[in-house]
Amino acid sequence: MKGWWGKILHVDLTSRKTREINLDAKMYVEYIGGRGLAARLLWDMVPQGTDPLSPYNALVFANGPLSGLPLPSSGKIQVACKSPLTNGYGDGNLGSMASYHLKRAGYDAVVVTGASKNPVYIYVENNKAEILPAEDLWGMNTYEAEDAIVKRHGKNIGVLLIGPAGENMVRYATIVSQKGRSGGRPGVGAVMGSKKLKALVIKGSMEPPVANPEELRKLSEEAYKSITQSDNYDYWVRQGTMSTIVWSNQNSVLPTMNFREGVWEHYETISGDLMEKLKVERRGCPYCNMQCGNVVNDEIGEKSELDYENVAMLGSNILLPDLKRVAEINKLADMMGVDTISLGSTIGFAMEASEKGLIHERIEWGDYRTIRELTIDISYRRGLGAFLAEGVMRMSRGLGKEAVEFAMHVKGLEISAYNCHTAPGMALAYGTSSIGAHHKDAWIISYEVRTDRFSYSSEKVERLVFLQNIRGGMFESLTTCRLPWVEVGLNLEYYPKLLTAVTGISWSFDDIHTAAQRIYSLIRAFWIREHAGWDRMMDYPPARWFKHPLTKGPFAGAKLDIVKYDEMLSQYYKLRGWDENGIPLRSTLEKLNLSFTIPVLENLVELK
Ligand code: PTT
Ligand code: SF4
Repeated sequence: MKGWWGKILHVDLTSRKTREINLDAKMYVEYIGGRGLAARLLWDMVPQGTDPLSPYNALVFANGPLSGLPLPSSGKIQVACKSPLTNGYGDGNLGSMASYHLKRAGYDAVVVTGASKNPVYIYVENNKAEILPAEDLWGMNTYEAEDAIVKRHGKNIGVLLIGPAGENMVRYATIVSQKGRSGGRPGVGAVMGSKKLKALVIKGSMEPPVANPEELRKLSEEAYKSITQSDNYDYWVRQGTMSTIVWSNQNSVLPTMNFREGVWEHYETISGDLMEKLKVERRGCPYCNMQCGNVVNDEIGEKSELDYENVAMLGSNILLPDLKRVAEINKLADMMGVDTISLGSTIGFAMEASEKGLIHERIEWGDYRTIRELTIDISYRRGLGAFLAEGVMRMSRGLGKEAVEFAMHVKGLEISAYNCHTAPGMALAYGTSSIGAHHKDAWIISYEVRTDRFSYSSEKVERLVFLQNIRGGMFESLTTCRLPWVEVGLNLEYYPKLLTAVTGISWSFDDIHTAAQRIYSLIRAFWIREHAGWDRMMDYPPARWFKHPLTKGPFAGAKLDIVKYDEMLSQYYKLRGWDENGIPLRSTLEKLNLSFTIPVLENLVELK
């Protein structure tokens, strides 16, 4: 078999045993790799009803067939587990040399189960693995710990690690790499912490399994060239995702005051144009020729790498009008290993709860010192920080019905940085994303704003399913960065061609769409298996967008229509082959070779 190693490494931290598991070719063809492979491994290896922070949860680090190979923006790796934030399927994607090294170390994925009594890290090198003590690393932030690991093992390694937030099992702790790449929003870092696993360190030097290296070289050369020749290339490398601040404000979707509004009069204080003036460096992921990691000096003169989501959630959403200060909080979040989106959302929620007198503590909008203190207290679960470390869904439940309406999450995952009062398609994207409210599966908002933005049309729902299958299905499973396609228009046709060159199996878009449909239905089955009493309400965005209209900007007075949202949701279910409650039909499961889920689901819900 080419394209995959055909085996994964399983490390059990309770027994301290490691073993190789061989997987058959069918598994790879059906699930591709990355997210698809992780979803299948979690279904098989995590017992139903497992507490995500218990030793029974599994933590998956997975490459896809294209990850870490010499082709555009391929240096990405998936991290996945049952999420402690949502109790459902959770994953994230980060750019790291770990992807390059795993591709050369002989495994398609590393799966960690059990839990160690004392802090450890796992060291993998060319088909061998060791569990090593990490008492000295425990307690260090991600920058310090990565430096210490590099000192020990040299620079030629890939490191994925957690900071204090992961160690203290903050429900939205992430996994960090290379001082500024962070992934696993739904608390994948907390699961790593629950296993007392500080880091996964990988060194690989074997020849990666590629069916047709000459064809791969030719296609990659063309694709790299096409990226630099794109009209948007220069602007992209100047601003990266930061150009979205101005775009979002212009289009009334910039999250402002805990998603109350879509415009902010101070948006220029956090804009991409300002970032360009402060920029001191550009960084990126391995094999990328359109690097978007914009580094500025923060409030205290240290380097911080900015992206749109970080800046919107820690800027406009909590009314902090100063890019250098936002940059400092962002850098702190990377050092602590905590997700910036959920951080900005939980702080925004606490500010609103304080304003409404629902909590005793006074937390003023935009109060920099308090925001800074809270970021640290959350990471160490100290004082009020311990409450915020639980995420907005759990915080709101204790505060009553009013608070539930402004708790900005779907299925427990805090919403990423797009206000949807005037974007029904994006609201549906959040409602139906595989991990809770994240934009990665379908960024339909740019299409929506360009076309018929207020419509709840069936065309929009079709577009949404297409985007989910490409972004959440194909890119997350290949696993490579999607931005060459999204931002500089790299032709999508390259991907089946690259996949064919690497695996030696002929792939069409139809094959990729079928695999994506399978992955979405399997992930849905996982959610249903882990949530008793599943119904369509799980796919609703927060009440705020239906009940509390915008009060500012060109669309003041606008809000979502719940009846029309419901119609879109029903159509979405039909396109996926799911019933009126969002449960896959028996015939869908059979058609997609997911019959193994039927006996489990039959015991929980009525399968139609
Ligand atoms: C991603 C989410 C995003 S999406 C951002 S900014 W974005 C936030 N980044 C954080 C950060 O930084 N530090 C931190 N402590 N928390 C953070 N939380 C937020 O996490 C990222 C880029 C970006 S920047 C985006 S859109 C694209 N995302 C991709 C994706 O999801 N899949 C894919 N195949 N390609 C992608 N390319 C782009 O990657 P999560 P990264 Mg990220 C510092 O992890 O959990 O998926 O959440 O990985 O290497 O930092 O690259 O405007
Ligand atoms: Fe990484 Fe940005 Fe390049 Fe994507 S475009 S691979 S996120 S540097």
